[in-house]
Amino acid sequence: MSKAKIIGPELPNIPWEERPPGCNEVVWRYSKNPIIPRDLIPSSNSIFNSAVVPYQGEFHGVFRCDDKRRAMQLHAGRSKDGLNWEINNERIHFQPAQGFEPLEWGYGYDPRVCWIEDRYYVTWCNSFAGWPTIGVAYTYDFETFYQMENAFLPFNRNGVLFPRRINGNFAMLSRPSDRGHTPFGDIYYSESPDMTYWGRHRLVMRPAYGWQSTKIGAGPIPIETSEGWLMLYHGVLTSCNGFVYSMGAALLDIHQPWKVLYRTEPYLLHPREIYEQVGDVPNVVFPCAALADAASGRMAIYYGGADTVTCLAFAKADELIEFIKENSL
Ligand code: BMA
Repeated sequence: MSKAKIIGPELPNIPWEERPPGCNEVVWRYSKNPIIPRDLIPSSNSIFNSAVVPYQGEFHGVFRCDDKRRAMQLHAGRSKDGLNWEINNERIHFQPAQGFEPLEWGYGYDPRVCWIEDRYYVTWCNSFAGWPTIGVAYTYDFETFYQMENAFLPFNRNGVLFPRRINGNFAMLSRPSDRGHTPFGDIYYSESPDMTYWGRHRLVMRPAYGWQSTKIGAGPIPIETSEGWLMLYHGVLTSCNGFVYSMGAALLDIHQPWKVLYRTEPYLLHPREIYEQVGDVPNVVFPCAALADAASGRMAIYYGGADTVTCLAFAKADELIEFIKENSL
């Protein structure tokens, strides 16, 4: 059997640390986690569930920084190595994209960033008259951000774009929700010819049992591979102490991504370290971004720990894909 391969650009400077001796996990944590402390910038209460992309030989990102009022804000940041970050103390102030009306700013959280064709698109959970739905914007330089229309009606969260058109259309995963701490949640797929009008909705997958029994939501931008779209996702279990957020992975059909080929029965990452178990919201690992190097198959996964700090984990795409196939529901 030939090894599964990432289809995409090479990223020789991807942050990387080898699997520690004695560790037999398919995804392993960075030894210096968390990489971003809660108070990296003066205004922040916490910095977590954030999105990172390669940018001109370095890295840029959009960060969820809850401020000291506990208002959820989005901030731009940059890094030479993907490990040490500078984040603006001032939040992003979105400008209306040309031909679009200005939208009122209420809050923004759980951003994703996706390079498609000629620009970086940002999707996030945006306040629409006070209720959550998927906001959409784009930037060329991480300095000016142009906001478009919200993709969906409330209530929706975890809007995650595919990095290229599918069947000629832009494509997005999302998770319809309610106005609170939603006790349900399936992943859906939608298409748009223009990033404004979304339709052709399809169900992708529903919760299962155990760590993913309450709700599931897409995490990082799906990674194209020789075996299908590699989608990392979060799954939630309801314990006697509340929600527990873990990470799993699925392989989706390359032409019809609403068709699930494989999906992990065991979790890949689960709140186990103190920075994942203790924080503003205990027991949360929440991935929002993954870097991938097509040449080496290395992957670097950025995730929030306990809704407080930003952490990093690593995997090798061929091993991860083999694991998903051999441990599928
Ligand atoms: C979700 C979002 C995430 C958060 C999670 C756990 O509803 O708010 O940002 O990580 O809950 O609190």
